[in-house]
Amino acid sequence: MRQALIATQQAALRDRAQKLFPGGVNSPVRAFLAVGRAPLLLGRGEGAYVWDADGNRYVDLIGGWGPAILGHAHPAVVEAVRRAAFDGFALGATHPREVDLAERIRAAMPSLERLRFTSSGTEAVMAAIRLARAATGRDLVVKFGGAYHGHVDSMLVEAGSGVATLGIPGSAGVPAAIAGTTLVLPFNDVAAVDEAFARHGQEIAAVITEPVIANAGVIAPQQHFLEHLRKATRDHGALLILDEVITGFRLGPGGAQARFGIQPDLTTLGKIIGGGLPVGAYGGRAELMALVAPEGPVYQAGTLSGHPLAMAAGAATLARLAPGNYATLETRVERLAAALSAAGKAAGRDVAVARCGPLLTLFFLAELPPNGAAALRADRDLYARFFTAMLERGVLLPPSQFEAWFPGFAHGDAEIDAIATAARESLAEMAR
Ligand code: KE4
Repeated sequence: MRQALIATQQAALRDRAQKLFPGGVNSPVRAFLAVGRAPLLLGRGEGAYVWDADGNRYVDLIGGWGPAILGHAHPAVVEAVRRAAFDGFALGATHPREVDLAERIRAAMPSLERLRFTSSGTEAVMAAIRLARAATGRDLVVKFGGAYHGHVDSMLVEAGSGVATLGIPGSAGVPAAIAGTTLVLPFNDVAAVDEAFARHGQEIAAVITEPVIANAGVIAPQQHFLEHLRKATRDHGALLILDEVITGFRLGPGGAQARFGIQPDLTTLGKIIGGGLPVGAYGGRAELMALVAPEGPVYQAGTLSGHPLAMAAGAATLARLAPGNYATLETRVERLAAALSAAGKAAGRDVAVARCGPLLTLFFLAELPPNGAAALRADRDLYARFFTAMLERGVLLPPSQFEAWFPGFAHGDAEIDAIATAARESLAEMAR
């Protein structure tokens, strides 16, 4: 058994981190503020498991916030990165591995006729929005409450994920003029979409959405909602941007756009395509991407864009995303969702288990929320108690009610059963 990478006591490490980083973390959701406890420091992951710096093992449902669909430290991905490392890191010119990964992505998601790699999903979203504004000559962008699109200034308005977790309306430091270019609508609300286009149709550059919101907890699109977005944008000369940073290669090999049969103008990607190394990508119709420098006037750049080790990890990951794996995972997650609902009922607790493909969230709500505002009404205190009860039983949930759970291919029947048992015991304990 390999020793945990960090042998030092977790508490001492946490104190050092607290002195170094705001909130002791390099990304807010990791601070565990929403679940009212000191954050774990995780020093090792393997398959469906992670170990904290004290050596405690957990069945992991954070999954690196999405990249670890194969499980942590998959041997083939580790070997691909090891081999790539011997060829050097940032060489400063296009690397053959960039070409290889881009062709794999385009083969799986053909709407990305051409694409550009970045080092994060935020950069991909920032570039896609800039491109949409340049292509249409318009400024306004529509997003949906509770959806999170990275920490892009104009997207930090009623955002999900860490913004919702911290209960803040947006972010300090975003000028009103910038926030004013964002229209926020309720997800799944066709009438609101139609009204926005009726009033601002000629000013709207794009609608950006997570096709399945995962950053408010999981909120699936209601029937025909995505099709309506596609029609409304097309009718008014606006672009449809699907932010598939989470859903890309998570909901299946072709992402949400294949599952729901939607052809976006632009797509943003991240997470899985880098196999857990820093990555983002945006792409879409060739004539749109031709506007991106150096071919066109829309500037976007990045020292480490298309980093060869991230390309290697991404290619090794995508090569193992066989349709059969998704079917098995989805069957297991369906079973888990049913067990969670049953556990809530047995404990006499209102829980609503949202699921779309392998993404799921247990909401402390009486019914499934159709949009971000409804999700925000979930009982955060109950979630915090549930989180702790599950942690004590060796299951690590995302430390926020407003995140998705990320089971992956390494979560076998034994892990699913362990999560279901822990949930049943935790909810029963909370009912006493
Ligand atoms: P990054 O810049 O964090 O690579 O990607 C931003 C982003 C864009 N779009 C969607 C749909 C996303 O979910 C994200 C980032 N997701 C969060 C998890 N909910 C990242 C976790 C974190 O912020 O630490």
